[in-house]
Amino acid sequence: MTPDVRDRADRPFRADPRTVTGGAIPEAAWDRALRLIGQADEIALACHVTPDGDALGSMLAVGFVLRSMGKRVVASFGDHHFVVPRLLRFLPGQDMLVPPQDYPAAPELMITFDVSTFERLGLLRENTARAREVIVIDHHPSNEGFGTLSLIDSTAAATAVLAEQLMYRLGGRLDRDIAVCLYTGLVTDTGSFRHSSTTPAVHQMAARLVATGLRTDEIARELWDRSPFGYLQVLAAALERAALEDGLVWTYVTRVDRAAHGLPYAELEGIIDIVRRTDEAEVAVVLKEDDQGDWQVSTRSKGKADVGAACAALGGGGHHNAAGYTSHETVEATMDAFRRELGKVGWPRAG
Ligand SMILES: [Mn+2]
Repeated sequence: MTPDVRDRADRPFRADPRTVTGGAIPEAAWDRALRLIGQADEIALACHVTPDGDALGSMLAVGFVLRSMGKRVVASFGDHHFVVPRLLRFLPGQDMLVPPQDYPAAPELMITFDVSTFERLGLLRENTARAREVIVIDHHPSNEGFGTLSLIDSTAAATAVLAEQLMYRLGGRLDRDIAVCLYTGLVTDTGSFRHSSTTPAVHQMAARLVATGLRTDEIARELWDRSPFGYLQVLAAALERAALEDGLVWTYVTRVDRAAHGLPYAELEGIIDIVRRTDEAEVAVVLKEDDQGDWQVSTRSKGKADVGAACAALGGGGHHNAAGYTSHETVEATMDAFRRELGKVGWPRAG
């Protein structure tokens, strides 16, 4: 069946959602979501702590649609230091954001985006626990479904894919602001359409979004092609202490490294993408010390090792090839624990 794809943003946009993903979410679940949204006057949106492009982009995109339906919308994420990462400040719709302290204490209806575990709600955990209804929209296979309604599809390349599906079902119109938000989610979670999650349906979705006239070159520059000079110096320190052992490459970045160059924590996100280039390594790990002194552990696999399972066992989550968790241990103890969990999921092979 050919999707009803329009190429103009000024016309009502419709497509057959069944062409977008494998349809792992039952129609009855979508119907229930539409009912809950229809009944609510105020809808509280949340994405995971230290939001990435998919989390924030999906949340703001749906926020635009709900607003156009006349809903009151508040959106947030539960970080102690409530700041939108510099890379994502170009996203439209940030006037919807409120700090966690101003978030409704017991929302009538809450929707979470790209939040794989209850823990990843951070400071919004209490609000979520007190919410009357919680719709969980996510694509992490490890998602435990902590809400009252799950819209979880691990075959979706990004939560943005599911956000677009929700938009169709709500009868929303795709405009450029929504497209910028959804495209940011899609392009970041597929690694610029390089990951194996990049199906024909992903490119078809990208085509719909780009057709609204968004500037893919400007979005790419915002996301990947700029950083303060201090980033180069912190990167140099991280690369200098990188270690390669048994197919695993790893390094770490301390608060002291960052303070020396005035670099905020959020600027460290790209380091893993440089470390994981290592030909000799199957698995890459970067430990990033946050402002609270905890280690945020980013891990990547080239396919043979399931870092998602290893990170889930350590209280985090993610995907087979990209995952993370928080460690309160030292660097050495953190790496020991990670190696041990990786061994339990069968990597490296014995011998
Ligand atoms: Mn995602």
